[in-house]
Parts: sequence; structure tokens; C-alpha cells
Amino acid sequence: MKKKITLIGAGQIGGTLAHLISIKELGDVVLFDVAEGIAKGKALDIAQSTSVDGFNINLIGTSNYEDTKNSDVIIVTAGVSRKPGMTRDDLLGTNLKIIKQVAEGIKKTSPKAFVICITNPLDVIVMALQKYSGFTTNKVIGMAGILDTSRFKYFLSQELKVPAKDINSIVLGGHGDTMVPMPNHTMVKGKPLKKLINKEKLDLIIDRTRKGGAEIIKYLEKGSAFYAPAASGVEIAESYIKNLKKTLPCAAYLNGEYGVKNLYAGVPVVIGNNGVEKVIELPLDENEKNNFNLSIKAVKELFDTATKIDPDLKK
Ligand code: TXD
Repeated sequence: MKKKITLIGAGQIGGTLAHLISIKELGDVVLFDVAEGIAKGKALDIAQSTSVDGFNINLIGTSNYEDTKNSDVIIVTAGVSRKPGMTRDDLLGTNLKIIKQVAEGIKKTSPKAFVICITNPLDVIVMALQKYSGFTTNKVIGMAGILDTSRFKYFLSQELKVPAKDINSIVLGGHGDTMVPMPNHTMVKGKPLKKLINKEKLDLIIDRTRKGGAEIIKYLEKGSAFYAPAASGVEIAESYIKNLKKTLPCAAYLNGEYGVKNLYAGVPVVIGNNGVEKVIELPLDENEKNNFNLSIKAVKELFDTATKIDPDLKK
């Protein structure tokens, strides 16, 4: 049985997701957007590459939730993105309203879906999406850690002149300036990173990783990163659909793990056909623990701001 994958938001990331999912033949694609023409136009454009790329899936574009009915996977990118000089947190008010509409749409039509949220500010928006939809916490997850880790690995690979795929690493915490790259949990071709790089260079790379999104926004002037974010979202969807049980850094619901309760934040999780199957607790040293806790504090504060904007989130 072919899977049905709905992409809510057919903008830069939504369109790229549709293309990658088609090429990988992960399932039939429904591109949904309030701007109906964009959804229809992109779906038709990708569909017209079927014979060139040889994939066998259907694509449609729509602005009607009925067309998304009984989706297996939903990836949400609906919302506004940052302009130069803005932080992710500046998007909160607008994107909360949009996410409320999205949650209402998908809970009526696809109550059994696995939902991957990409919209910023990520950790708070994914938590709002879970609360507004009422879906179980194992079925709602946020994508950010895969992207942040991939950026960290890329910058390291350039510095150390090794392929990024030879680097094992992880970035934890919230998807903001307080994210926590983990040099102690980074191995390069089986060797500990700290033996291969001096502190000064490592600090520069950590800083560049934290500001990885802003660097691209500055170049683009209009819009934010979309190729790497889309590739990262697809990795989660694929692990769920094919039950690969990959361990991936994602914004997941924490219920006591890492000493955090009732909050979404970036941690390694196992993704299989039950959604989030396990939260992996890495041992953290003092410094890592402090940085992780600072990041959690920032997520909590932003969630408190969100509850002031919409008291429904307190429920
Ligand atoms: O790591 C991560 N999580 C991220 C997140 C990395 C990069 C960008 N990230 C965030 O993803 C970014 O800050 C935005 O909040 C989202 C989507 O980024 P994208 O670049 O795809 O934004 P676009 O191109 O503006 O597309 C958003 C689309 C646009 O076509 C709108 O018409 C649509 O969202 N939109 C809606 N669709 C459905 N329903 C509603 N209500 C709606 N409102 C707007």
C-alpha cells in the first residue's frame, strides 16, 4: 500500500520536500497551502518530471483539507520565515495562529498521522501543534537537530578535510542561539574530535553552527534555508515509513528524560513505525549539562510567552 504524505505549506521547504519525497518514492504527495495556486503549480511542475526521473507516485496541490484525508505522514512548514536581522522567536505570534488552524484541519481529517513540524520557532511551535491537535506525543515531532547536526558536521568536514559522512556527532537542545553542539560526543573516522582540532577553531565552528540559519538568510535576503531543512525532514519521514528505527536528534516531548518534564526539546530519539519509540539519554558532563539547561530555560521562557498570547496552550 502506497503511503499518503501531506505537506502543509507549499513554500520553499514544502516544495523541496515534495520533490525529494517524489524522487525517493516514499508515497503519494498532497501539497497543501492557503495559497492554492502555489500548491497546485508546484505539484504539477514536479509531476511533469515523472517520466524524466522515473518515479511512480501521484502528486496533487490543494487548499482543501478534505484532499489530505487519512494521510499517513504530515509535514508542517506553514508559517512565515525570518527576514534578515530577525530571530526565530520574532515569528511566534504569527506562526502560533497559523499552527492553530493547521492543527484544527489535520485533526479532523488525519487523526492517525505521524506529524513532523518544521515551522519556527520550532520547539514551541511543535509543542503548540501537539496541544492544539491532541495527538499523542509520540506522533508529533519537530525537525531541527538533524539540520543543526548536519551543519556542524559540514563545517567540521571543511576544517578537517574529511567527508562529512565520516563524522559522527549530535547537536542537542532548542533550535535557537542556545543550541548545544556536543564536541565530546563527536568522532571523526573513529577518533575523538577534541584530539583533531584546537579550542579556538572549535569555538568558531560551534558559533557558526548556532548562527547557521542566519548566515543563509543574510545571503538570500528573501527567505531562509530550505534544501538542507527539507532533506532533514525527509530523513525523519523515511525512518517512520520504512520502520528504520534510526536514532535522530529531533524536538521530542520530554517526560522526565534529561531532568525535563512537559516540554519539547532537541534530544536523540528512535524513529520507527510507532513514531517516537524511545528517547536516548546521553551522559552529559558538567559543561554540557549547563549548556543544555540554559537552552531548556530559553525554550521554557518562550513557551510561557506563547501561553500569554494564547491561554488555550495552558490546558
Ligand atoms: O530547522 C528548522 N526547523 C527550520 C525551520 C529551518 C529553516 C526554516 N524553518 C522554518 O520553516 C521557517 O522559519 C518557517 O517558519 C518555516 C517554513 O519555511 P519556508 O522557507 O518554507 O517558508 P515559505 O516559503 O514562506 O513557505 C511557507 C508557506 C507559504 O507558502 C504560505 O502560503 C503557507 O506557508 N501558509 C500556510 N499554509 C497552510 N495553512 C496556513 N494557515 C498557512 N499560512 C501560511
